[in-house]
Amino acid sequence: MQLDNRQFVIVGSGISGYSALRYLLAQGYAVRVMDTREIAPNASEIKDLLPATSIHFGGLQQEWLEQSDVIVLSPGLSPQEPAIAEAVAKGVTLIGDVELFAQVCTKPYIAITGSNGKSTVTTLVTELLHSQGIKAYMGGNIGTPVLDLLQQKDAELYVLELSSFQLETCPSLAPVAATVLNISDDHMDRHSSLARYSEVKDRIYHKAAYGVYAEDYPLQPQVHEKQVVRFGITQQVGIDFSVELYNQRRCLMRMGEHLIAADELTLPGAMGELNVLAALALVEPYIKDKTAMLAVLRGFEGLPHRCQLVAEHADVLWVNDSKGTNPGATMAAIKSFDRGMVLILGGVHKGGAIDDLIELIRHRIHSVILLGRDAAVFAEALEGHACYQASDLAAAVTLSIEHSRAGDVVLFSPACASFDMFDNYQQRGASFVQLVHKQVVGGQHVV
Ligand code: UMA
Ligand code: ADP
Repeated sequence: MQLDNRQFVIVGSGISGYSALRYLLAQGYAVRVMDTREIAPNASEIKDLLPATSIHFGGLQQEWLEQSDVIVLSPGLSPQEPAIAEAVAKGVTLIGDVELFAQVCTKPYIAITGSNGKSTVTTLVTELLHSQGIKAYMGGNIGTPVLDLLQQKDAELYVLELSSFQLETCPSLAPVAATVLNISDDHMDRHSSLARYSEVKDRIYHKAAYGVYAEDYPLQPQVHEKQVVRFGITQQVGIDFSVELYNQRRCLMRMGEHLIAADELTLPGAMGELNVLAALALVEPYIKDKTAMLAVLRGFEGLPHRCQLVAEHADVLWVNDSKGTNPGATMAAIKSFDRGMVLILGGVHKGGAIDDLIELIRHRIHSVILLGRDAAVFAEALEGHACYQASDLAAAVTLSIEHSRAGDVVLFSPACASFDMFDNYQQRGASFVQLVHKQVVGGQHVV
């Protein structure tokens, strides 16, 4: 699809919808906006930009959808939404804000997706590029909507974090380098199956010039058209970015060339190594100053709420992994610590299998503290294992104090979304940090 004098309707007035509105108005297009919410986000700003006759809140306006040429759909709403699907069936084009970006962006961009680790790798890639003096800006699912990035006139490169929702509606996406970091069950309440979810994630590679693949990722037929680089830590032969023993030390390597020792990284465990390998593979063509690159790798502590060390008290580590919102993330977090463990688990389960997580818990965790709406799902699966029910997060911290022993880690990695008790994972993580400071350390020994 090429942009011309078409009528656009934006569905969803959140961060990406509002950004798309500003972009399309600046280009002079006719635009309408709708949102299913009565109290829609950015309502007053949108009322300043558009006449009341072009705004509809509190539902989807079928007629507007069908009268339009192009629907710009927010990632939070599914293309399977009946009103949207009906308009598409009648010939209306459906895109997202990332598609608009891909159609007009003249600068190169790197694209990153995966079930877990996206924000960490996106941030690390951006920092690595900055260390090489490259003016790189990151956006997408990580916060800044992609069309806002176009305002950075000095940008030399963009780094995009893309969710499966965004990848559903951007057929023109053509990154210089792309990766699917990993695939595990997530958003099964929106995608009908793991196969369908994987197929959507795979689209990030379709027009990419350079594909960075996890070692166990199945290659699709079109892959011969691009340069392929593999990363992984299982010490298989032929992996480009790997972890190997080098001078008796576990090291990150590039085809036999030593890059950095694993114990020099601040990011914890196997998932830290994987994220660093993926980031290095993505930026390889841009690295000229190895010393500056190494300084970033040594200093990168990761992001708040992702396996973030909150406190060490009485030989117990307290770790906030509130962003562990699916079983795959929580499994990776558990595997990152080689210590006895209390796990605080629960919230809104997003569907999908929990069997592997349950098996890992049975092997690795001596006490599980359950909380939130779907605590019963985990309690049932963990029958016979030491589980303790908490009425709220404060009670979960109290129970963790009771059940932790010297040498343990208390890991708050809920494997669930936060919406039952908190606005978002950030608020949930901040509450945990505050409670640990108050209940555990009393303001001392805080990391
Ligand atoms: N919604 C309605 N009615 C509407 C439109 C949306 O109820 O008419 C609901 C959605 O179901 C959703 C919420 O509103 O629960 C937000 O959806 P949205 O499409 O308005 O979202 P934006 O504010 O535009 O934010 C989106 C991304 N949100 C989602 O994909 C849900 C943000 O990712 C992203 O940072 C932003 O665009 C800028 O690109 C957030 C996210 O939660 C961090 N992403 C999911 C994740 O990481 O798991 C995919
Ligand atoms: P995303 O943006 O994909 O949600 P984040 O970087 O924000 O990813 O990390 C979210 C959670 O995923 C972290 O809290 C951590 O538990 C887990 N995680 C991070 N990296 C990985 C990885 N490579 N594999 C599996 N889980 C990971």
